Amino acid sequence: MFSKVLIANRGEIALRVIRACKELGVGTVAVHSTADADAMHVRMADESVCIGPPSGTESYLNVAAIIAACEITGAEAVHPGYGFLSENAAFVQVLEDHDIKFIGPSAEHIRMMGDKITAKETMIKLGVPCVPGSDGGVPTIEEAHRVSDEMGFPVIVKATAGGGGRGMKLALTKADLDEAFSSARLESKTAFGNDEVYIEKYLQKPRHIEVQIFGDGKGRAVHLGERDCSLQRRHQKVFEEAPGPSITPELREQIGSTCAKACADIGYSGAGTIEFLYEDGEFFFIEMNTRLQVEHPVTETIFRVDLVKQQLRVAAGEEMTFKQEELEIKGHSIEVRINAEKLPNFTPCPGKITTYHAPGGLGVRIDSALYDGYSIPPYYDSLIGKLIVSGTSRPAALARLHRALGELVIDGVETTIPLFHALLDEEDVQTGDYDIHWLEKWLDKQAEA
Ligand code: MV4
Repeated sequence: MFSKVLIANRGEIALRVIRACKELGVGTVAVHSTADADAMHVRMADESVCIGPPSGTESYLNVAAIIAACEITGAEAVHPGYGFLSENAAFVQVLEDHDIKFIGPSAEHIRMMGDKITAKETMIKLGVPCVPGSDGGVPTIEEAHRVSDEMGFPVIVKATAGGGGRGMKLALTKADLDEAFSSARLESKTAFGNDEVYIEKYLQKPRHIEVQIFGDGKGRAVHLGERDCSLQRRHQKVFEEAPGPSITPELREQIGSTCAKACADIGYSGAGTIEFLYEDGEFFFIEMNTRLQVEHPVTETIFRVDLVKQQLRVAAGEEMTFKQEELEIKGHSIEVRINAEKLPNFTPCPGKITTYHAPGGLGVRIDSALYDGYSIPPYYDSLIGKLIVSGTSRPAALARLHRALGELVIDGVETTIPLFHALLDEEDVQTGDYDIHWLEKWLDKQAEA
């Protein structure tokens, strides 16, 4: 195992990684911007290094400063958390050049999945079911019409360099295609410096189901079931659960083993998530994320595994300590994301926390870097905590969520907590009957009322 790991992140995910390191007896180095000198991850790590001014670009994304921090402290490996440098293949390459281990997949796999056309071509070859669409990139509007006419409308034009909803344009009818195609290309060129796009059949009311996989980098891989993350607003997840309310054990085994085999076949190393749209009992691959995700705790809860410890083991050249046949789901878990945002418009609301009281008791987990008197800086993501609950069944988990939300106090800033109280009153949430559009439609209805 490593003797010292640097965590190239902040907030709750930095704490999450520090906790796993501590339990493994691994020393920890926090890095921080000048705005984060008082942050919890700095306090909790064994050592810390200031790597730049408040702006993320000049601090948590500053590769030279992070490499220097490794060299100053003697850290042998870097855990990137999520966001920031977590899916940056060039960063992985620079670490390698400096003989520092990256706790995550290879630069090659990050690059492969970062290009959405290559990712899809790879998944098709590996036997993973994909959304029907163009065969690779669509270079001209003539080609776009040919592909779309053959498939039938509606279609969606997506940027190969996009992902997570960026650079996507919907064409409901043939009359919309010229505009969708040219604006997708232009936006993509502007945002990513790459105007290559592809086209897919547009699925009208799918769920977002993602499969957690884990590979040892030597040709073995397992799956840890799925998460349903359909409740999203503007491509930001707000409520996630595992197992998926619509997924039977047979479907789980089928899609899970397909995903595990695909990851084994490419020699994937560490944690990854394969995202699907799920409609009428069928899975359609859309993207793969080559990082630990925000919502990983719901999977950890139902499988009773520590994914970050396993990441550390595999990156250090050890074996992962689980086998597929030992992985069994127990109960149900739900996560809600607590953002420092003012409803109803989700306006970021940084500021000083005057009171923080975390809920507790059986089946309640809080991943948060908050403390009484902490000032949430305005420069970063508004996620300030995650409340993760579990129960023997979905209704039991929902009841526990209701109970835990009642105990949670965050004063001084506005948060998304009231949203969750309201959602728990909704019959569709209680029964798990929602698709990817449910939340935005519900929010629109609330705004009218
Ligand atoms: C789609 C789709 C419908 N059909 N692709 C949005 C984010 C990116 N990961 C893929 N996205 C979508 N791709 C086809 N062929 C609908 C979405 C989509 C969506 C997907 C998951 C969760 C929320 C969403 C909200 C709007 C659109």
